[in-house]
Amino acid sequence: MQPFYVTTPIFYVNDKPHLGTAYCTIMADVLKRYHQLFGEETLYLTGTDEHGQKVQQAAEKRGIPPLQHCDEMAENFRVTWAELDISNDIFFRTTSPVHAEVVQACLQKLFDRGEIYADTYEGWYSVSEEIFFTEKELVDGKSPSGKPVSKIQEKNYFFRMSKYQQALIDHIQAHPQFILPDFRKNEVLGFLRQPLGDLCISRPKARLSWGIEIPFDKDYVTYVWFDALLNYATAVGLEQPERSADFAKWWTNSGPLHLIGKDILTTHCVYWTTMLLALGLKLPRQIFATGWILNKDNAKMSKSEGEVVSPIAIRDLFGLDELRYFLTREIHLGNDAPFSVALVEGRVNSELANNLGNLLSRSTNLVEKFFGGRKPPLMDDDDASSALKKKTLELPALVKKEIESLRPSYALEHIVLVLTEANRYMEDKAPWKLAKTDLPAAGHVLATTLEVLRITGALLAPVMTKKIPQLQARLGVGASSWSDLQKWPFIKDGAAVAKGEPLFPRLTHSVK
Ligand code: ME8
Repeated sequence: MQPFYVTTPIFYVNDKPHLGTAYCTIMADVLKRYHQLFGEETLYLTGTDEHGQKVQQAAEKRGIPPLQHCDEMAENFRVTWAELDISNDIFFRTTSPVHAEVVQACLQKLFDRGEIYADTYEGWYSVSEEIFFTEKELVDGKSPSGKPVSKIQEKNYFFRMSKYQQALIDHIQAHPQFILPDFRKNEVLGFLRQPLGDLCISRPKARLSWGIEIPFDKDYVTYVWFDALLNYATAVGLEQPERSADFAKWWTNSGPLHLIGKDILTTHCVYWTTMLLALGLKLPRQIFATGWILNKDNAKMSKSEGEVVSPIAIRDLFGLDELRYFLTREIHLGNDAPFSVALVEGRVNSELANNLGNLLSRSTNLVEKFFGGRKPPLMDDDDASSALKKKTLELPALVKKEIESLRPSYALEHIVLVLTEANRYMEDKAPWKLAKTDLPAAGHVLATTLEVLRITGALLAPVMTKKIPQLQARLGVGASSWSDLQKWPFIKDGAAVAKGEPLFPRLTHSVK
């Protein structure tokens, strides 16, 4: 079985994490945990992007050395991700000494092979995006995304990106799943229809000192994107001979799924891929661009533009599982999505409180009332029970397929539909009435809904890391292995089943 390696962008440390950056991080976590449930070996990389002008300016503004600023900010990210139950295996910082060595080794290699050359550059530079633009690319005197630019002329080093244009187009066309969603792939192919220039990969120290020194010219530091993108490979052992087995396993034989925001599509799909081609390294397994979480004005929620929602404040308001569920379920991965208290509450109340929570409360209460809190045995299936059983047993394969296609919202939708059916089944069978005339038949209904809860619960565990273990404890089971999800029944007859407080109390903030 191929191991699963997932990455998030490494975040600039010019400010604290916010809901937009947490979104990508939570989605990568959900995907990793699903692949773990499928029985795969997994690796999850996230971290911080600590060089470049933005960070230098942020440190200057605070009047402290850049590394001290980075240490504090990286810690903010680390703590926030822990609070959101992010299970990253590596937290990578681009200021780590090994990374500087790897970046320098790659630069030297490319320079020695003539893939990097010196030239004098004249063009327009956007500080906030750290990208050069040609006159032609400007829109109304600003960068294509509307950021201010200033004119610059200087000697710099250039990577022969243009040389790899056709090889990149060929790779994208030969691997239809390489860039997703499809409309993003088309955007990249559209971009590649224009002649591709070479990439400026240096910055003179006179203008920017906070970066990795260019090994063949000490007056320059490395362009922050050239440094940052390499994190994905440094973290798994690139240019570290003692880690060659790691690198073979995670890079050469598997390859990363890069989950990124749509605003960094070009840097990943064009800069990074051509860098890898020039270095003779394998291209990533997949690059998937997510949309944006929008603020109340329907604009991108962004730390540099003020309107920021703290993921910790949101977690405190709704609960962590509720937040993770909302983000996974509400947003079709790849699309933009608005965020509001009312939207979270609508989802949570209809699908967690009323659907999943209701089925758990009813099932466990009735088992307590009529069977002394012990799981009753299954009897022969009638049509309704066997239909529900069949749907439930089909669910794991459906969920797996959706997750592998990077459609987690659809995976959850399948689960919700089965839970809705199970609630309908409970309503139709009315075991609270049936118990008075045919106790074993009522027991059968409850044993059936407990198995539905076990399987749907296990399939929701990658999303809801706190409450699903509680649900499993109430059903008298632990975490499931993938093969347990094909067993029916699995919960032992007579096992202790516990009723308890509602697992998902109804949320009412928006109506206050
Ligand atoms: O771009 N909704 O870092 P960054 C969804 N350091 N995603 C959002 C978002 C929002 N409102 N706001 C930001 C960088 N993001 C580089 C990456 S990778 C080698 C280097 C996403 O901190 C954004 O789209 O500015 C981007 O993918 C990520 O957060 C990091 O943003």
